Amino acid sequence: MTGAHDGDWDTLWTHVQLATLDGREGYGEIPDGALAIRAGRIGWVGPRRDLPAGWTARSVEDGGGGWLLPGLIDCHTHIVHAGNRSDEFEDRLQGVSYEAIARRGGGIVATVRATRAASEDELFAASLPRVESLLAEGVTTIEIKSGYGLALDAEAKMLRVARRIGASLPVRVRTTFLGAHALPPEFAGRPDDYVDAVCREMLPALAAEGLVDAVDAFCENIGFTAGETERVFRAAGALGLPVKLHAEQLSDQGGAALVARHRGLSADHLEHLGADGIAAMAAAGTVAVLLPGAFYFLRETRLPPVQALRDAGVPIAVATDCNPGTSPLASLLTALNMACTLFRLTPREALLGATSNAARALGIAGDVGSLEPGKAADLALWDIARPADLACGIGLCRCLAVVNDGVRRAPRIALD
Ligand code: DI6
Ligand code: FE
Repeated sequence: MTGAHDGDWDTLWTHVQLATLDGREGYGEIPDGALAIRAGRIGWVGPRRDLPAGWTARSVEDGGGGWLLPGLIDCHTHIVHAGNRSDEFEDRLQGVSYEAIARRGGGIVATVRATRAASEDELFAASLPRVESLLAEGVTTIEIKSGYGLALDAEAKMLRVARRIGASLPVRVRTTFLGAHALPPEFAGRPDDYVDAVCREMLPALAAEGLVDAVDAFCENIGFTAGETERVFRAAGALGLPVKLHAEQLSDQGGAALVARHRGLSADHLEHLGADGIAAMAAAGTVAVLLPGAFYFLRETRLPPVQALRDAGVPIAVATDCNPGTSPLASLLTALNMACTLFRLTPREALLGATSNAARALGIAGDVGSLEPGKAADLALWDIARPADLACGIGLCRCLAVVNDGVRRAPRIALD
């Protein structure tokens, strides 16, 4: 496990136990490990006793016997948004359904009103505490979706705020254009016209501004049909952008098979996924992103077909889905616990789901997600006894240090 520049490093981490999460058996544990960093990348990983003779490093970090893991990756969030929907929470606790709230003009559209009304600075300020909460848990990469603007200017504002988060905080941000999230009120009764606007006006303009890393849609009976989703995917394909999909959350629309046909990065939610969708995802290598926060918060009862996904060899990721309506959750570790408790993932599957498989769901598996030479040095050091502790408790694991691109993050994050 040696890199190109053996023995000539910027930083060497020692006195650590490593969990490489590189897909080998278990967590890829290396009990008395060492990890070297050069130019922001991992230069060497292995047992300390195997360090090449005569190594030099400008600095040596003592991990105090803690566990060093790849930085966590939250591969599905709607973390940039304004407004408040706890009134809907109160209504749902009185028995009003999520669909009924959406149909009466609440739900996603309520957040659209608040997000449109917010200035870029207000939107950034509203999103910051949520992002900071993820970062405190060793998260080093976040995917951020648009989809609460639903018009060119407001979608651009959301995506600029997402980019600004990546520029001003120690976190890698991948942006996803989710213009086909809901039908905005001004297009009521005219879904075709709105999908036209998404495909012909919004997506090309946002892509030209460099604001879009991937394209998503909400394929659902309260969202967009498979036919409408396919038009969005074709527009993405024409621009060379990868696709992903909110699929089979509340009903089976054939979305997973559709996104797999477009060689999609991921199909997300999947409680209503059937055998055809699983086979298509397996054939295409599309990642299944499970979002137990939404399942929990909506008090769903239908479980995603985890065993069938395993049997088919579909890679599984886990994310927060952080959003104000169905998953007001800014804790990836809590999502890992829910994935185990509610969906019966093993802690190993949950951790792979927030590291290497999450990287795959974002199309950046060559770059992040495991401790392997050549990958970015995005690391989190934990005060835990075993890697499974990260998925076992809620609020119990202390993150001791985080490294982004080889740079150790200050204990208290200061904005530029
Ligand atoms: N992700 C979504 O985009 C929708 N549900 C989900 O899990 C709706 C989010 C919202 O209600 O704002
Ligand atoms: Fe979502």
